[in-house]
Formats: sequence, structure tokens, C-alpha cells
Amino acid sequence: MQESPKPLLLTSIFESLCSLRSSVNVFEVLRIVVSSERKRTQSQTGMGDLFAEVTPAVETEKLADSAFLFRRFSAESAASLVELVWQIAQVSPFRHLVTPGGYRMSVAMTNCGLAGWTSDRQGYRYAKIDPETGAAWPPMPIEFQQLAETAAERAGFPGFKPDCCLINRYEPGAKLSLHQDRDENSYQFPIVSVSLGLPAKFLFGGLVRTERPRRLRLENGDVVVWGGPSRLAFHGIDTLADGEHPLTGRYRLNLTFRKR
Ligand code: MD3
Ligand code: FE
Repeated sequence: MQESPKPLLLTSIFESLCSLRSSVNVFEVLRIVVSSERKRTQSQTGMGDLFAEVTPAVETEKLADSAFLFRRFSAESAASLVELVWQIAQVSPFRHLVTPGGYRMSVAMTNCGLAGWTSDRQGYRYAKIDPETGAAWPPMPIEFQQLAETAAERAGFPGFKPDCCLINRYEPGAKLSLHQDRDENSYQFPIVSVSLGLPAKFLFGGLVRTERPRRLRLENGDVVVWGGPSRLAFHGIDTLADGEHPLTGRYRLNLTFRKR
């Protein structure tokens, strides 16, 4: 008979809480502990989800035609996604790009995949070589590809195979002004975005810049799929508030999966 998994010692939870700064949300920490315990017990016992009542399920919110917010969709994998981001950044470091107009962006960026989004005085474009390193961008981890594909499928876009993942890193004070994503060759594919770490106020406007944007809080593990008419909606991120997150520290990370 198989041995049942040892319970995680309360002391180790207590220790991890004590080692973090007091500004950390205790519920957030407990959710992370529970999700790693869930994975561990499921793989060791095959008994199914022992924690189904502890962490809230994914909630779907329809934002517009073909635009869906899946709250907490990647909450369980957030820790490993963040770890993969730090690994990618060791190959292609985060950098503050310059816009064609000559402004330094407050958001730091990097990419993984066959191509990466970049910007300089010459313009915005996708490039197969990281201009900073002169080498290919790091490959897109399988876990990223699967997350993008399953989220897109849930929103009605089966078979989404992104070739680029733009990774944005916000620190308190950073923001992304209202813009459209128009540098891709085709708008028939959706964009899948994954929020990690500190929460942000997302601005979601219409197809013209003058339309007053809706405000939406995006939190760790939230996934949004933008397709159809919403693909060309104006959007942005309001100035990031100060804070500290157990997975990312003083950062918010955002993954956007794209097909050039
Ligand atoms: C709606 N990123 O990288 S993600 C971007 O949180 C970008 O870092 C923001 O806007 C961020 O271009 C927002 C949500 C998002 C991404 C792409 C979209 C919303 C979108 C494309 C079309 C419409
Ligand atoms: Fe965008």
C-alpha cells in the first residue's frame, strides 16, 4: 500500500511567513502554500484534489465580444512561471526600450520565442535577434505555450500557437499609456495576457482613443484573452502602486503571447 504524503509542517508555513515582510498579504502566501501542497499530494496519492474547498475556482468574466478575463486561471502555476521569467531574463535581460519619439519606457521588457517585440528611434518591430545580446531570444518554455493555448481555447480560439511572448516588468511608479497593439501581421489571432505578482489597474478602452476606458484590477494569476473586435481595443496600465508580493517582490510581471 502506498504511504500517504506527510502533512506540510505548520512550522514551515510559519517560518516562511515570518521571513517575509509584514506588508505581504497572508492569504496570498497561504494560497501559494496550498497550491504547492495540492500538486504534491495529487502526484503522490492520485487521490484527486484534497484542497478543492480551500482555493477559489477560476471565474470567467466576459469583458467584450471575444474578450474574456479568467480570474486565477494561472494562479497554481504562477510560482513556476515567475521562476521561468527570471531564467529568461538571465539570457535576455530586462531593458527599458526607447520609443520612436525618444522617450525611455518606464516598463522594462524582454521576450522569449522565435521573435521578440522591440523598439528604438527607428520604430517598433518584431525581431528574431535580441538587439541587446545579438543572439536569438530564449526559447518559449513548454509551460508558457500550454498556458497560452489552453486559455485561448477557453475563449473560443482553439489551436493558438504563439511565436512570441513579450514580458513586461513594472515597478511601483511604472505605467503603460493607452495604446493599440498593431505591430503584428494579422489581427485574426488573439493575444493572451498573464498577470503575475503585484496587482495593477488595467485600462480597457474602445476602438478609438477618445472613448473613456473602463478600469479593471488585474491580480496574480489572472489571464485575459483578447480576440475578434477587442484585438484592436485601446488599453494601458495605470501607474503601479507600491507593494510587495511573495512571488515577485516589488514587481508586477505581465506575459503577452502573440503571433506576429
Ligand atoms: C487588449 N501589456 O504588452 S496586458 C502590451 O499588463 C500590454 O503589461 C499590458 O498592453 C500589461 O502590449 C496589458 C493586456 C492586453 C494585452 C494586449 C492587448 C490587453 C490587450 C491587445 C489588444 C487588446
Ligand atoms: Fe498592449
